[in-house]
Amino acid sequence: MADYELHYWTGIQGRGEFVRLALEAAGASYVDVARGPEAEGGGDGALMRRLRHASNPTPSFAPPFLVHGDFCIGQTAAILIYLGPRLGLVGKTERDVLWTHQLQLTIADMVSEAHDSHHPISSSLYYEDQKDAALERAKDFCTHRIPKFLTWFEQVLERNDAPGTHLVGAQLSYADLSLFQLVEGLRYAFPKAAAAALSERPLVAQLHDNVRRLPRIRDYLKSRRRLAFNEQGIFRRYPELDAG
Ligand SMILES: N[C@@H](CCC(=O)N[C@@H](CS)C(=O)NCC(=O)O)C(=O)O
Repeated sequence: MADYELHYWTGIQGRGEFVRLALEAAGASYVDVARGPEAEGGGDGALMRRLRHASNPTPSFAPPFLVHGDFCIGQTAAILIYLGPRLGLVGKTERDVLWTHQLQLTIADMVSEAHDSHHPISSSLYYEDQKDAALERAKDFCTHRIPKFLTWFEQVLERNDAPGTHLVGAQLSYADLSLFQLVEGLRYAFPKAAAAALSERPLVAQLHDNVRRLPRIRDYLKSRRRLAFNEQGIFRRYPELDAG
């Protein structure tokens, strides 16, 4: 039986991907519940039953959430702060644990802004119903927010004088994996704006390439477990929004 149960929507990478990458990089035993067959306790129904479980004292607001023994944890950054030490994906000092969490929360902020570039008014409306606002929001995201966030990550990498390209010290952390995924998403959704920003932030680009080459990550990216980006997820390619 798998150690960890990841609950996330089927069909998109979404925020579940940040958790998946940590589990994959560590070679952890996990099951992606909703993507499993119903006959084996999987499917969307299994996710919904867990999400709405009336006697769960720690219910999650939304996927992703992780079930591990008695723990049921929601919020991507909270899941990762839990998994970090268990998977060897965070430093051992309190300073490293907190700093890695802070980096993750900043990645989460940027992920939310990437989402809001195509859904600036409401998540409940279709993109087509908020397209004018999206054009304005995405222009600002590409022109100001992508450069501002990536400059900050570049500075973090510059100030880390430990060998290798890592955000924290000399070891791979879940924040490195998440920054890799953020760059993947930006390159998919905003190819022109991302290329321009990354050409001036070589350490962020280098970190992305290093993570991509990790043997377990390389294998995962080639596997059927890795879903393709699409226009239902957080990072969507609408060429009109790519103000590069
Ligand atoms: N801050 C949460 C956000 C969770 C979230 O927004 N999940 C999305 C899918 S990626 C969802 O299902 N939202 C449903 C809703 O907001 O009603 C996290 O980082 O995990």
